[in-house]
Amino acid sequence: MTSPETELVRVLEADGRFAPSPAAERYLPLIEAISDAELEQLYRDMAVIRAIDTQATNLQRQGQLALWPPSRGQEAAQVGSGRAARAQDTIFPSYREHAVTRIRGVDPVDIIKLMRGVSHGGWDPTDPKNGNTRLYTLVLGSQVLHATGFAMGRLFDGRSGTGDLDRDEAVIVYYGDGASSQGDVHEAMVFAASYQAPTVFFLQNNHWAISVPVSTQSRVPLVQRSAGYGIPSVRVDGNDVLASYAVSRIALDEARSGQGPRAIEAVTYRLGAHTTSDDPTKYRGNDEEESWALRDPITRMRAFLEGRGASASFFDEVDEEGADAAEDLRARTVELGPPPVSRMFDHVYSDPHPLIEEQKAWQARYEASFEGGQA
Ligand SMILES: Cc1ncc(C[n+]2csc(CCOP(=O)(O)OP(=O)(O)O)c2C)c(N)n1
Ligand SMILES: [Mg+2]
Repeated sequence: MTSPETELVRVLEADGRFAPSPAAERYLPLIEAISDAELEQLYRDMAVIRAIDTQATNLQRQGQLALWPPSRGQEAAQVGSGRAARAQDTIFPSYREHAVTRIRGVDPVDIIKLMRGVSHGGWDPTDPKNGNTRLYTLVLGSQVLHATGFAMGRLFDGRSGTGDLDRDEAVIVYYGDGASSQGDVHEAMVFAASYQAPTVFFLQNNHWAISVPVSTQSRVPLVQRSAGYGIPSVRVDGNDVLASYAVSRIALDEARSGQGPRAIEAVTYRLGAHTTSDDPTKYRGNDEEESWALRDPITRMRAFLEGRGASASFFDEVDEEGADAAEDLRARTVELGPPPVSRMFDHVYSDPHPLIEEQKAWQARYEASFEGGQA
């Protein structure tokens, strides 16, 4: 089916050629205004997070982490949208947005802490160094409601839609093709549309919800779900970082300036396993994986930059930066000690609670009883 909502926005072909699709027309002025330095930054972001993601996957295989959800293959969708957000915007990730969180300033080791089981959340979303990045959430779709409620609050407080683009705020929320079937997502879209909340719904359609293919998830392109609620929605090639950047930039600017919510379906592919607990060979074939490997977002952008004359030394330098970041991640991961046992009591209630205090004291006495061989 072809409709304005289902035509794909793409500017880079899989081989890196600049060949905009008809639907990309309105984004071309924005894309042509991207500087050489910014183009290189987009490539750098993708390549460095790939190195970090590969290292984290290896660390899990070596018993250093309980779990890791790889972002391999989804770097263009994430980097394009992550770079499109402005400093004042708030990010609501799911659990695979390693590139987005890094762009916003979150230390990848903070994600490691969560996946190693030494932290309940990973980072402090209110600390300015984390760039208004809310915590990962594993409850599918819940963050989409949180994001919309937050966006409505921003609107009601006059922090969005005032016409001041340096100050006005938007919210971008990440979710997957599987999550798009959750009631929470649909309820969020109803509220966002009713209240014209400044929410950008960023759906990464990576074709799989663990072992369930997107073809089971929906009979129509997923972009039509948000469009059905009256939310202007675009479908973008999620392996084209320039297209992802442009559609996200415009959607965020429109949402921020009081035009209501926007939705993006980024069509991409999860090249790795769902998580390190999953074995994709049980439910999908090599042919499919190989056909998507040919559309790898990083090789595509590299070919584009090479065509524009980027030097070999630039790519060497990025490779080195990725290797250093991966090495640093490993070094700091293996140094992470266990959290104090007392921490399990700390966040049960926001204020001190006599019962919890009593249990904490009991637990401390019990631990102490092992010292000196008295137990
Ligand atoms: C409410 C809820 N139901 C089920 C699960 C188990 N679960 C975890 S990830 C996942 C698949 C999600 O697929 P998708 O939304 O496409 O995101 P992706 O993992 O592909 O990025 C499921 C069913 C969950 N975490 N939360
Ligand atoms: Mg998916």
